[in-house]
Amino acid sequence: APVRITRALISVSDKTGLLDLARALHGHGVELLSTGGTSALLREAGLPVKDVSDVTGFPEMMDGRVKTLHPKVHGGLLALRDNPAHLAAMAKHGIGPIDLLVVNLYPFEATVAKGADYDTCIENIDIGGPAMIRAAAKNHAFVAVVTDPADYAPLLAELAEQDGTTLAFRQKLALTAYARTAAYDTAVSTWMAGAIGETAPRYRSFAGKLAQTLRYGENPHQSAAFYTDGSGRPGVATAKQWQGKELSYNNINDTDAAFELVAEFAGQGPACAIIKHANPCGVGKAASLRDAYLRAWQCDQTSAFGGIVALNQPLDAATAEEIVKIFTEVVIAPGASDEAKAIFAAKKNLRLLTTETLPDPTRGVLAFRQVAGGFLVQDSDVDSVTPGDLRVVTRRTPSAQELEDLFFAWKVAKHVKSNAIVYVKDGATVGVGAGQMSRVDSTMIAARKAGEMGTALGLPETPAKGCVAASDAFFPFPDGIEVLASVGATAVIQPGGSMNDSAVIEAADRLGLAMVFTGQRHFRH
Ligand code: 93A
Repeated sequence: APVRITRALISVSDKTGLLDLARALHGHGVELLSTGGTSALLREAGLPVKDVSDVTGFPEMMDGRVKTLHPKVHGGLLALRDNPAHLAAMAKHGIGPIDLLVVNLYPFEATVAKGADYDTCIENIDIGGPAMIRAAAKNHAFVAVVTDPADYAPLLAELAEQDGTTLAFRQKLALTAYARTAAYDTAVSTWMAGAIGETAPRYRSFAGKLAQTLRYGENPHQSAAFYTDGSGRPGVATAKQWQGKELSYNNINDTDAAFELVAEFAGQGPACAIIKHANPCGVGKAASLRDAYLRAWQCDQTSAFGGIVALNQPLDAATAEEIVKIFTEVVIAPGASDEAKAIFAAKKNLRLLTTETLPDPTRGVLAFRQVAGGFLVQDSDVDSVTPGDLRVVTRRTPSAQELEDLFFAWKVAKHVKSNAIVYVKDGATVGVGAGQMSRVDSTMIAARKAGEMGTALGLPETPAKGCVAASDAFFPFPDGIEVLASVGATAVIQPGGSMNDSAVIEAADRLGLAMVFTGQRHFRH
C-alpha cells in the first residue's frame, strides 16, 4: 500500500518551486520541518513550519556546517517502521518519523563553474544534505526523497493519485538520489584533483545530468541519452536550439566537433567549419562570414551536403542565405541575428543552435574514453603552439602567406582523425585526408579531394598546386613529403621528431619545400 506522508523535512539551496510544493504538502496535512533559510521563506509565506534546530535542541552552528547532523534527524529518516526495536528506540529517544525528505545541495558545481577560489569551493561542499539524502534513499521502503525541483510535480501528482507514495515511485527517487550524491562527490573530487594538480587520482568517476533522452544512439538499435557535465562550457550541451527537430546522437557528436574546431579561430576574423562523421570536410576563413562559409563549402561540396556547420561569429543574414541553398543538418554559432533566424525559419528541418560565446580553446577539460573493463582519462588536446614556436628546418623559409596558411592548416589538422593531412590555400582547406592507417594514404586522399574540388569549381588546375600541408604527426619516411611535392604543396608543417627527420628534411630541401616543426603532435582517434 502507498506510504502516507505525515512529516517532511525540507532543506533546499535552490528555492525554485519551494513555496508551491510546501503549500501543497501543507494542504495534504503534512507537518513541515526546515532549516534556517528555507524555513524563513516558508514562514514568510505564512506556512506553519518547525525549525530543525527546535527538533534537535541544537542551534545551527559553525556557519551552518552543522544543522541537520543529529540523531533526531537521521533516526527519523533511517528507522524501519516495521521493526519493533527501531520503533522502541524512536519512542525512547523522542525521535519522530520523517517520511519525505526534500533536499537540494549547496551549489558546488555552479560555484566551481564560476571560477570561485579554493576556500569558497570548500565552503560549498554540502555535508549534511548528502548525509540525509543517502539515509532517506537507503530507507526508501518507507521514505521518499526528492533531490531536484523537477521532481516536485511528479511527487504532488503521486500524492494526489495515491494519497501517499508507492514503493516503485520511492525506488525511482532513491536511484536519482544516489546518482545525485555520486555526481556531487565526483564534482568535488574532480575539482580537488584539478586544484592540487593530481592527474591520476586513485578513483575517477564521470558524472552528468540528463539533458535529453535520444531516439537512438549511433545506430537505431542502440538506446542513448545526452548528459550535461555542469561545467557550463559553451557548446552543444548548453546551446539554445531555435528551430528544427530534436538533435540525434550523431548530430550532437558532430556539432561538438564543429564548434570546438571553429573555437580555435576565436578573435581571428570570420571562420567556418563543416563537419561530416566528426571530421571537417571544409574549413575556411575570410573577411566576411559568408565568404568563410563559401570557402569551407567549396572544399568538398559533395561531403558538405547534410553536414554540420559551425561559425566563430554570430550568424548573419548573408551567411544564412548561402547556407539554406543546400541541405544542412545543424548550424551552431555564438549568436544569430533576427534576420538570419527569419531566413532559417523557412527551412523547417534545419536546426539552429546558438551559444552566448565560443568555448575557450585554451581551457582544457577531461576527456574520457571507454575500453573493455575500464576507461582512459586525459586532458583534452589544448594546443599551445604559437607562430613564434615554429622552427624552420629547411633551407627555404616559408613566405608570410605560407606561414599564415601553415598555422591555419595546423589548427585544422588537430581536429581531423589520425592520420591527418590537411591542404590549405589562402586561408581555406582545399583537401583533407582523414582517418587512414598510413600517412601516405591520407596525403594521397587529400590530393584526390583537392583534384575533385578543382573539377567541381571548374578551375584550370588542382588547388593543391601551391598549397601548404599540415600533418598531425611526424613523417616516418620521406615518401609522404615526396607525394606532397608531387601534388604541388610548397610548404609543410609537422611536429618533427622522427628517427628519419634528417632524411625527411633532405627530401624537402631537394624538392624545394619549406618545412616547419611544431614540436607538438595532435593525434586524434
Ligand atoms: O553545511 S552543511 O553540510 N551542514 C548541515 O548539517 C546541513 N544540513 C542541510 N549543509 C547542510 N544542509 C544544506 O543546507 C542543505 O543540503 C541545503 O542545500 C541547505 C539549505 O540551507 P537553508 O535552509 O539555510 O537555506
